[in-house]
Amino acid sequence: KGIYSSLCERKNSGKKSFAVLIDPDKVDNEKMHQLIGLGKAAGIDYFLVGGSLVVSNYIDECIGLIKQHSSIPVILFPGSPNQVSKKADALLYLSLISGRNADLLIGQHVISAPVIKQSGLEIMSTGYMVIDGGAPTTVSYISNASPLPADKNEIAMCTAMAGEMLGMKLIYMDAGSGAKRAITESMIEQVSGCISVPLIIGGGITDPEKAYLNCKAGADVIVVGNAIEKDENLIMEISSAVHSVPVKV
Ligand code: 1GP
Repeated sequence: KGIYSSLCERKNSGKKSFAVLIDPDKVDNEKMHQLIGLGKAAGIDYFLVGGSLVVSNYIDECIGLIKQHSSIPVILFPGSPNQVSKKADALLYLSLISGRNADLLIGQHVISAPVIKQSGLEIMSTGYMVIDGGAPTTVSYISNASPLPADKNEIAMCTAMAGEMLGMKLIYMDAGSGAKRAITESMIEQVSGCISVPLIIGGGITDPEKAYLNCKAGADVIVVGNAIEKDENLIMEISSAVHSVPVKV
């Protein structure tokens, strides 16, 4: 069964998902073994692999380790077309719809289309919205595009609706890795209320309470990277929080 259909199934049954983000620049084999072990024990739903700036060539090996030692699905979260590994299960085909940088809306996609198509990966078109996280993050610098203002819920709603109507299968709202301020629950609630595709939320989530509140507000998938790099025990705590959100009937 495909990753996208499992995401939709989970959304439709009100189940929330937790994805641990791995930045291949910040891990080695030893760290990966530890994260895979914790991920399995905590029952995480996905590993996301990638980042706005990946300089190492550790992606293939890192995904290979996950595949060898677990059955946790791996979704690529590529900052650029060279971060594609055939070893993953699926790829977030990101278009930066919050920005006005044509290269990240469509230019990079045109250049990488043949390689992506040949990869055999499950491609999930994703409307990627960078929300102002209170401090310059790597994504806001590298994308050379203004983030969406954190208090402009109506712009976020219109952007997400446009993304869905353009055919995007997922919406990912991201305050950027290590953001000072995570996305507000009010923005999550309003955006989730006006789209029907799964909503991924990440950036600056550092504790289980925030993850829980984000899910209650309407997030379908919670992504955490930075906080886990600092304290890997959070994998267990955040996973329990996300999976304890009551299923709406
Ligand atoms: C960043 O959404 C992800 O693109 C995760 O952010 O590293 O702050 O958890 P953090």
